[in-house]
Amino acid sequence: MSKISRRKFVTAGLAATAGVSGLAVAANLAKRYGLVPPDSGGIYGPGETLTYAGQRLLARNSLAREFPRSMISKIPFANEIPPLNESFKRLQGGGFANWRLVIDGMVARPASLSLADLKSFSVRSQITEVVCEEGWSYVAEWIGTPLFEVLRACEMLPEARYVVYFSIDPDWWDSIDMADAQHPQTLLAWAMNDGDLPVAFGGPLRLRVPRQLGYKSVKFVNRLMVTDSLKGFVSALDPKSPNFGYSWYAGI
Ligand SMILES: Nc1nc2c(c(=O)[nH]1)N[C@H]1C(S)=C(S)[C@@H](COP(=O)(O)O)O[C@H]1N2
Ligand SMILES: [Mo]
Repeated sequence: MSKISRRKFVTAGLAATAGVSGLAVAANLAKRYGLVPPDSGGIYGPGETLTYAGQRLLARNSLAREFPRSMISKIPFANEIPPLNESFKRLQGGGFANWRLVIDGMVARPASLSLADLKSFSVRSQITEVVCEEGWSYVAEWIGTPLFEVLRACEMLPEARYVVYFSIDPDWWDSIDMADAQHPQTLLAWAMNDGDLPVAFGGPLRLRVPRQLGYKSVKFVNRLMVTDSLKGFVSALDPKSPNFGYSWYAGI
């Protein structure tokens, strides 16, 4: 299904179950409780709002499914990536010793962390599924640093509401709210299965957001920006983003 026809299909389904006027009522309620996603405008807006508000009210702290080791996919599927740029190749040539994750925006202590710095935080691993909107998925073990630990170390300001994350692959960036940014399963993953995170899977560092579809798990992450507003940073609304037209909130 094309992006547009898929979205029409989902919205039609929601409208049929909730009733179009019910959707509008739900959207107004969500607004009153501050549970409106940043892509709530336009004709699909009420559907997006209903999904997001429902998830945040009912399942804010729920966990993504974790799998037993025996379910790890033998041949995980790496989505095709564009050729990476010269600065990536230079970093790769140096074994990523000079790779840095920059954390800026609404934090009292901005930071620039090497992979070694990241590995000095507590380590968490999880066996979860990458689910692509195009219909394939695989299960892998992800090992890394919980995002909330890094955010805590940088002392987020109380007004912070979102984290925007950027990649060395310039088209790829996305954003999540604090419920996902502070969720225990949201990892800055630097290892996968039995070794370092391979470049094909986003190495040396990728954000794993297992409660949302694969496109939110951006590879080659090198900057986190903490913010109170997503103005200009909603991939779903940016024609230059590969995630343009998909839902900003892609809960699974
Ligand atoms: N930098 C970057 N991140 C990315 C992508 C990409 O092409 N570039 N593809 C996204 C999509 S659409 C999916 S489904 C997952 C796929 O993850 P995988 O390559 O480990 O299968 O990564 C996401 N993160
Ligand atoms: Mo995807």
